[in-house]
Amino acid sequence: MADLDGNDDILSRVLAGETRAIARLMSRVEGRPADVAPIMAEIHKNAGRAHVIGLTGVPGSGKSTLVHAMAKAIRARGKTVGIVAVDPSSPYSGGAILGDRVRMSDLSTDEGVFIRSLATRGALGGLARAALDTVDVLDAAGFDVVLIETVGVGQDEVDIAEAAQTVLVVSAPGLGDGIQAIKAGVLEIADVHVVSKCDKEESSRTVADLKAMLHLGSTVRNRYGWEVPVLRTSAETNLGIDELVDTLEKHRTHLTESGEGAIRKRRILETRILKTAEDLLRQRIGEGDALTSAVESTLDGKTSPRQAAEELLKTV
Ligand SMILES: Nc1nc2c(ncn2[C@@H]2O[C@H](COP(=O)(O)OP(=O)(O)O)[C@@H](O)[C@H]2O)c(=O)[nH]1
Ligand SMILES: [Mg+2]
Repeated sequence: MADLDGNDDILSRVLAGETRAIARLMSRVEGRPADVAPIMAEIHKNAGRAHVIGLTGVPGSGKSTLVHAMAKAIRARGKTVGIVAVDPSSPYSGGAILGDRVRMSDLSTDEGVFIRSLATRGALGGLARAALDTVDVLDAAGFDVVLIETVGVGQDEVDIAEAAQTVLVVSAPGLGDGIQAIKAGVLEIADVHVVSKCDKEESSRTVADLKAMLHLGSTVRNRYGWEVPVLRTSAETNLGIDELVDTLEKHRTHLTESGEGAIRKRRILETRILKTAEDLLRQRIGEGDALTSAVESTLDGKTSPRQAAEELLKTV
């Protein structure tokens, strides 16, 4: 694996948790994943120890602020935290979140916290692929907990959150009527519900609305005996943050003890492999003239879209 970029030592440096090597590998895996495929294979072998937690919710629901508060609480328990923000509007800068209302201490000087923003749409080979590779890097680098923040609107973003071991859905008061425009499908992926900004008066209404909606939910997933809690937090007063971190730890124990963790791991890998195959297929088909000819022959009525697709598949 030795080459001019020093690939052979970047791996050992990442595994040793070296910040600069981690950042460099992340840039490379985002931009040119094929070049670092052998390194990423080693990274993946060394991943699997971190507790990976996905947070999703509509823009403005307080996810970034909550991530920051959680990171502080997790650090206070002596654990290290990696953060992946797949949200172009997440105001992270130099490791700190730029909260306007909520004043926050700076995590940027803390070696036990690593923050990475993936703001680029259309990262080569797909956003989900890039985000999950980034999570692997943090996991292999030894971070105890990895938090992934995604906006709960695009399918890609929801898929990313759902590829975590523990999924947290954040709702907030004051973002429109009732439980804001979040799809019922997104509510259903939660292992833990959080109503943020509970320093606000309207929050009791939000909690009640959310509980009513969850009660109405028809497709309850089999969670192997885990009851999905609705927790109240405020990053402003620190209300409920420690309870939330406790609950996340309990969920992790549940995953191990119930066997759900192993089942989920298989499902996550399945999605990941399929997504990567899809991305590779798009790249390979998109690279040649084969697609143009397939369009021509379909236009001419020589083939149907399906026949053309089957022909294309044979060429990749
Ligand atoms: N009152 C109050 N405001 C909050 C709280 N958490 C976040 N906010 C504010 O809500 C807005 C959106 O927060 P942000 O974390 O960026 O939301 P995101 O888009 O979901 O990541 C910002 O103006 C925050 O200052 C909270 O606990 N209480
Ligand atoms: Mg955000």
